[in-house]
Amino acid sequence: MATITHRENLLAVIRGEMVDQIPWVPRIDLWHNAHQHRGTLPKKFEGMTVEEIHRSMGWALHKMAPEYSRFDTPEDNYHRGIGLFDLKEHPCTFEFSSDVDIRVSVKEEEGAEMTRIEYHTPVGMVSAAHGSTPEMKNAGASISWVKEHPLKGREDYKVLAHIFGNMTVKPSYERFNKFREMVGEDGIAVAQGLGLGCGSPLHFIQKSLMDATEFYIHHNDYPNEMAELVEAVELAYDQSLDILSGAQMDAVLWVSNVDDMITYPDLYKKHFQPYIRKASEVLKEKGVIMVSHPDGENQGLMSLLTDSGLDVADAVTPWPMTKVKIEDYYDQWCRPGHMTIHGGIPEMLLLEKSSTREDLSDFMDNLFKTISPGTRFIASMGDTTPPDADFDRIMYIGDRFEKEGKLPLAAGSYNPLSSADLESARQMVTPKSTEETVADMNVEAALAQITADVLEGEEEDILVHAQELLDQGFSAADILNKGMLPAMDVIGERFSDGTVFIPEVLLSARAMNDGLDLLEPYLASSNVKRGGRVLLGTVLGDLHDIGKNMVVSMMKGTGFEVIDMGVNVSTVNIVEQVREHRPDIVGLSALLTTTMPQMKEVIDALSEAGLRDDLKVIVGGAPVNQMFADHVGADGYAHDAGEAVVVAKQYMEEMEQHA
Ligand code: B12
Repeated sequence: MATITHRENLLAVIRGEMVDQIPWVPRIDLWHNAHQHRGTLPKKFEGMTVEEIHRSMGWALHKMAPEYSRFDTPEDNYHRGIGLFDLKEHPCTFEFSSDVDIRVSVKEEEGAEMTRIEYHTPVGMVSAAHGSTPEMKNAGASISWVKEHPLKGREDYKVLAHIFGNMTVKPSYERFNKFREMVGEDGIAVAQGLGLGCGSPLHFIQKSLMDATEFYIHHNDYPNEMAELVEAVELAYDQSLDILSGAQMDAVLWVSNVDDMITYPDLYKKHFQPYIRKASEVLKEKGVIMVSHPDGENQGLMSLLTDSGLDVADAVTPWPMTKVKIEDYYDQWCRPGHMTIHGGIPEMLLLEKSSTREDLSDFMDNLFKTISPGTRFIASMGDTTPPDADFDRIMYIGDRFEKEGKLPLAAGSYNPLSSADLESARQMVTPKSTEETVADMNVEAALAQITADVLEGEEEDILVHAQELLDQGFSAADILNKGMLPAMDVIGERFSDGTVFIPEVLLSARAMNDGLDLLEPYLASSNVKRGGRVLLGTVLGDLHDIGKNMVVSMMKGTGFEVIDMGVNVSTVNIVEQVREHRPDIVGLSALLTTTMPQMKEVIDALSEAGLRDDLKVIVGGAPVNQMFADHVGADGYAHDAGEAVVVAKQYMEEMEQHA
């Protein structure tokens, strides 16, 4: 009797067919990279590649996402700084127009090997830099870090538009076919279009060309420049679509790292979905499966993703790592036949420090109970296996799928998300202000107008209105305390409850900062105290900075003096900066379970240096919680930027009382 291959089996699951059992396809690349680098691979896997390990274990190959750090020659990775890769998973390659003069240098900078690249064009020059630090290698990171983005200011738009608008995208079918052959029948060789798995030209700009936080400000401030660049990138995207539709492939990864905070629903709907749908129409006509990689929070994106012509959601990471439960994902995506989940096991359940064996077994019990009949489900880790994962747990999960994953699974109970919950995450409720002047208003109305200016992020109006009030003899302290600060409290609450998203917070914080600059001389002369001094940074080995930047903005916006140490900050560096700046509060951010222990190291080092007693330490980041904060000896924890301000203010009050 002919046996069905892994590839045929996975394709059948994606078509929604009732196969024998739920396939278990773990992703171990990060874990493998780290252990290979450290020389700590388990004995039985020593000297083996990821593919060899999968094949020896009888697992299908996990080839959903490209391997960004496995290129044939260093040149294939040169243009990473402008979001372009030349990898085996790419059926297209690219060539710049002859008037673009490219200058590359590779050198060691602060222990990291950095590639600096300049693009000289007839309309100007842009530069970018990327590389890998030793800590990143040790943690197994599979993609290099962009230290300097090419799109820094308004003047860079036309240069990048020139580069992308005149670029030629060409087929590289031979290289891709070799990759397909390597995967063979052992899995699905998922192809990739241009760049980093971006769904649309605007997604490409957000994810590849600029600082993630700056994006929201530019998107608001420079709509025309942004539109011009979108048009240029779209020309390259259209060429790549043409080429992809001529390739021999089963599936393409079209949109990755969506998250309802960063790629919030309104942004996704207006600027991502139309192009994703277009790509889906073109490629589905050729029988290509559309794969997405929504590895973050998806509550607000659930129906938008199903409505985008996507077939597979890879790296789905449910509760307890994110808000949405596995049964809710299954109910909304798989049961009605919209999409196949590839993922579903939150990787924190693989870590002894984050969860018990019992937590994992409870999760598995619930999974089998609630995802009946179990079709359209390919089990894997949410994203990937962390280096410190307990390998026995991976074996345990595989064992349970083998024994209990026979299809159809018996019907169980499930508890779908209410439509009201979803709607509230989608709403953008900030009201629009009028263009009235405050000169003729009564006190309450005038201060309410100031509050509205901050809430709406009206940086120009706040300056006009605050100046009018100062001219009328209002005290700067009242404008600040009764007009501006209440707005930051409101925006913090709205962000916490999911009714506003990152751009609103950043724009409000900017209006607040501008207003504060205006009031500063008056506040100084009236002896009104500003908040304390806060030193904030993301710990060593961790490059996630969006959340940390939001805390920076909110803290600045509420009157704290903030020194931003950036990302990947070593313990030694933090101690030095504490010595130099003498902050009241040190804030540490970590998004990776592997970098969380750095927080303890920093706190211990501050104690050893005799600096700990003079300040408070607060910690945060998605995997951090109060229990962890207590465990590492932090003074406090905040689960979002709004709460961070509340906690910081509390500490300042306490410290003042004790002074
Ligand atoms: C965007 C993203 C990326 C981007 C980062 C872009 C950037 N400039 O930051 C990119 C694509 C580069 C990336 C890379 C990687 N990522 Co990533 N990433 C994410 C994602 C999808 C969203 C993170 C985010 O910005 N959220 C939005 C912000 C607003 O939320 P936040 O960071 O939680 O911050 C809020 C609070 O936590 C709090 N807060 C944050 N900091 C602080 C600090 C203080 C003092 C306080 C009080 C509060 C506070 O306030 C913030 C605002 O409210 C998460 C998924 C997730 N669920 O978190 C994965 C995730 C964090 N990434 C993950 C992984 C594995 C990686 C990689 C290792 C992937 C790889 N194969 O190489 C690399 C790591 C590189 C490195 N060495 O750091 C995993 C981590 C798993 C784990 N437990 O360790 C996650 C959870 C994805 C997953 N489902 O598994 N990632």
